[in-house]
Amino acid sequence: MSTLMNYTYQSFNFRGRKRLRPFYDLIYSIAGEEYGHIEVVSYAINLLLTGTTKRGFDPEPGPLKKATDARNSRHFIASGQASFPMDSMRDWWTGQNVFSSGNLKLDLLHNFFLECAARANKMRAYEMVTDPTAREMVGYLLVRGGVHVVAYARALEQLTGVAVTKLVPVPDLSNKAFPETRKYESSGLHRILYTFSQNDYQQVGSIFNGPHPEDGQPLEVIFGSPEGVPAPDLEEEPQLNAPGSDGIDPDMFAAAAAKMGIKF
Ligand code: MN3
Repeated sequence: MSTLMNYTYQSFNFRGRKRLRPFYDLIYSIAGEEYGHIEVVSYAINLLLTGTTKRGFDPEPGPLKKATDARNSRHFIASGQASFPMDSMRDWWTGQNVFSSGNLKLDLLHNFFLECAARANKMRAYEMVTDPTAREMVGYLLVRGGVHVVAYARALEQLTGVAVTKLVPVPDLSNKAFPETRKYESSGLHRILYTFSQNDYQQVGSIFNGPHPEDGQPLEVIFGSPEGVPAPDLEEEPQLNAPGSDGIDPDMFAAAAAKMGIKF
C-alpha cells in the first residue's frame, strides 16, 4: 500500500515534467506495478485463509472459535477471512504514510529507502512462514522489489552523480538465498522494468539502463505489462453464505447463461 500510494501521489503531484520527464516516467511506471503487487498480496492472503474454517452448522460447533485467541480477532469478525489494508497487528494503512515532498531528490531518496526497507521486511516475513503459497508470493515480490531498488538507485545516480548502485543489495542478502526467486531471476525478471503502457512513459530507458549491479546483466525496459495469470475464483465465504440459504439456484443461472451463449 505504501509503495503504491507514495508513487501514485508523487506522479500526480510531479512538477516540471518537461525537463524531468524520465523521472516522471519511472515513478509512474513503478506505481503501475505496485497496483499489481497489492493484488498479488491480497490473493495470497485469501488463498491462505481459504479452508481455515468450516461452515457454521453441525457437527462443527463454533467453527470460528479459534479466532477468539487470534492476535487480530477483529479480522475474523469483520471480514470473510480475507485481505484488508492493515498490518499484522491490525494497524490500518492510512494516507499519513504518503511522502510527496515536492523535491525530486528527496522523493527518490525516500523511495529507495522504502524499497530497501520493504525488502528487509519481506525476508523476515519469509522466515516466519513455511506455506508454499506464502513463500512463493514473497519470493516473487523480492525479485520485483529488487528491480525497484535498482531503478531508484539509478535515478539518484543520474540526478546527483552519487554511485548509489554500489549500495545494492540492501540488505546485503541476495535474492539467490531464497529458492523461490531463482526461476524468476533466470527468466530475467530481476532486470526488467515494465511501463504498463505501450505508448506512455517512453523516456524511462534513459534512466533504467546499464548493467545490473549484482550480476552485470543488462537492465531492460519493456513497454507494456508482464504476462498475467488468471485470478483465483474462491469458494463463497463460509459463515455468512451457506449454499442454498439465499434461495439462489446456481443451475438456474447456468441455464440462463447458456441460453445467452455465455460460457463459464
Ligand atoms: Mn516496489
